[in-house]
Amino acid sequence: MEKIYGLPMGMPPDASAHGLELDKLTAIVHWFMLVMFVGWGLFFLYCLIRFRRKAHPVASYGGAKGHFSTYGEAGVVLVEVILLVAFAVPIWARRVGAVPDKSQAVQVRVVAEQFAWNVHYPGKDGLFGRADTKLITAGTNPLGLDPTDPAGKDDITTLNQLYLPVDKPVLIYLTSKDVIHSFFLPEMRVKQDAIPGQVIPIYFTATKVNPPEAVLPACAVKKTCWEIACAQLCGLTHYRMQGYLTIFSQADFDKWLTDNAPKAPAAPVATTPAAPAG
Ligand SMILES: [Cu+2]
Repeated sequence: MEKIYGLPMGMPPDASAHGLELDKLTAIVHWFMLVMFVGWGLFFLYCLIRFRRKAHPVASYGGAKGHFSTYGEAGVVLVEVILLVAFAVPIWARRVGAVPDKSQAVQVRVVAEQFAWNVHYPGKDGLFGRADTKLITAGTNPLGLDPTDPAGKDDITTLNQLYLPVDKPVLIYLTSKDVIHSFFLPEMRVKQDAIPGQVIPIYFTATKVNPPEAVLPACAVKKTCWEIACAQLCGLTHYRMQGYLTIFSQADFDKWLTDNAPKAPAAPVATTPAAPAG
């Protein structure tokens, strides 16, 4: 198991550019909690012995006079302030400030619904086709795409399958059709609520392609895939709201885009009108 600052974290593998920083913060917090657990545990044992009934048959309603607990609590507050100001806030500021340039990023729309992930790629032209909730039909047009919009002609949609390239910023526009879901990519260290009526941008860069044990379809049987999980209890079949994340090399991703681009409609076959009889 991979150790961070000497702690076996037991987390899914990290395959994102910003993940190590978050994992380090988690490890620091765990060390701090361990110190607190041992410290307060010892204090508890001390109190059990020091204030045992045999030595103090009559309760003292005045309470302890020393300042030990005040210093202890002040120490905990100090460490927490350091954690927040020196680590958590700067990491968060770097994360929210690092919005990738649209022209350099792979842009994808993800629309959550009970109980699936709809994924929408803009296709070759880089433009998302118009989507309208009034056009949504279950099964055939889950994203409500407007078939008359030319920008949507080359768009690619998938269900529960997210394909992305490695080493390239990804910009996902996340929303939901019905209730609040939470888009969770454990290997990317990304988790964000999907909220109906809001489009929330999230961004990250994958640094590894799927290892052999996380390649579909075999990984689905062995349950070792890189998943899209819903991290918000969103209804009765929430447990089934599972998708798959595949990180391709740039060449494989380009090939996937080409292979899955909608085929141009076949040219209408010219028919010669039958010559009028006589
Ligand atoms: Cu959900």
